[in-house]
Amino acid sequence: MKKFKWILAAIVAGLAIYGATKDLIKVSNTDFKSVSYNDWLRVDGNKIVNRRGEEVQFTGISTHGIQWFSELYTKENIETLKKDMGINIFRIAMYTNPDDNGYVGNNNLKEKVYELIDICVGLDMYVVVDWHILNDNKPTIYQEEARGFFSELSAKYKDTPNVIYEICNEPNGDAEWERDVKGYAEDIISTIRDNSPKSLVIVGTPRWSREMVNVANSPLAFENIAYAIHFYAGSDNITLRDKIDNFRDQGFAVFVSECGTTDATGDGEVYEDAFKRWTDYLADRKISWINWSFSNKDEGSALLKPEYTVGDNLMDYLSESGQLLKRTLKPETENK
Ligand code: IDC
Repeated sequence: MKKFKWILAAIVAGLAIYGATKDLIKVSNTDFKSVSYNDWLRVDGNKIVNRRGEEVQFTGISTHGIQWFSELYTKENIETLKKDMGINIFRIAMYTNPDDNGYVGNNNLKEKVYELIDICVGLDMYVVVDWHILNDNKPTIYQEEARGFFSELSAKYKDTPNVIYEICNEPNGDAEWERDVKGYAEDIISTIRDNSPKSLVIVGTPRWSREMVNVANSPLAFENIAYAIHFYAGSDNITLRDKIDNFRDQGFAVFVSECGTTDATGDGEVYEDAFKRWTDYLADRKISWINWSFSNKDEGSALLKPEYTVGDNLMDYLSESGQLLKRTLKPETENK
């Protein structure tokens, strides 16, 4: 009988050790930036955390306007960006303005949005859907259209933790937080949350998503909200970083859903040192960021050289900005 107990104890211990190491092996094979590891993201104070409560940072790239560069945005290309470039989040910039052939008056753009979401889901990646207001400077201008779009989107993807909602890219011009953005945000967030209660929502802020003081004075009363702050390395510096620190110290979460290696025109020189100061700063604070943009347009911020044509390997056509992005996202392959 005694012997039997010992054998039993040995079996139990053996199983426990096997279980523990199996778990370790499993974790060591895990892609810590994947959706299957992180699941629904949550805002906890000024941090963004995964389902385990671990603080997370994601880094990736944004499309240019999908109405202009749609043919570039294929499964093969997005997969290459994940594997060879090191992105773990993808942003779909859907312009809204009819003058830009945006969603208002061109509703079939949503089919491209769904196609790209499904590609990102297949790649186990996060995907930000950006309602890209720009010359239509106040989100209230097309609020009804936004409500319709986000209602359909959030119903379709209500159980999909990959999808992150960015509800107004950059309010600008004379757009004011309380008067022109806050009420819009309340309306659209409620619409989304009616369908998808656990979703993460990014809210653009006035002055091209650089305004924080007025937001802090009158914040949104919803859970799981991050505020969009955008920077361009040649235009924004320590002054904006100090404002972000101050804003975060008051308990608000920030998501850099768009940033550029150039100045705010999106063209001209690539500011390598200034960009590095930004990405180091963001890494220290685990603030997620997404680069503008995945295109072959002849402009400084484009990922690719203009000579790229669909079917070519992206990695052979990286522009100066594209090379800087690769060094930043995948430094270990720098000299290979
Ligand atoms: C720029 C594009 C450029 C295009 C212009 C107007 O790079 O090719 O002609 O938009 O559509 C933003 C905007 C983003 C801008 C980018 C660079 O969100 O749409 O893209 N930028 O100017 N905010 C700050 C800079």
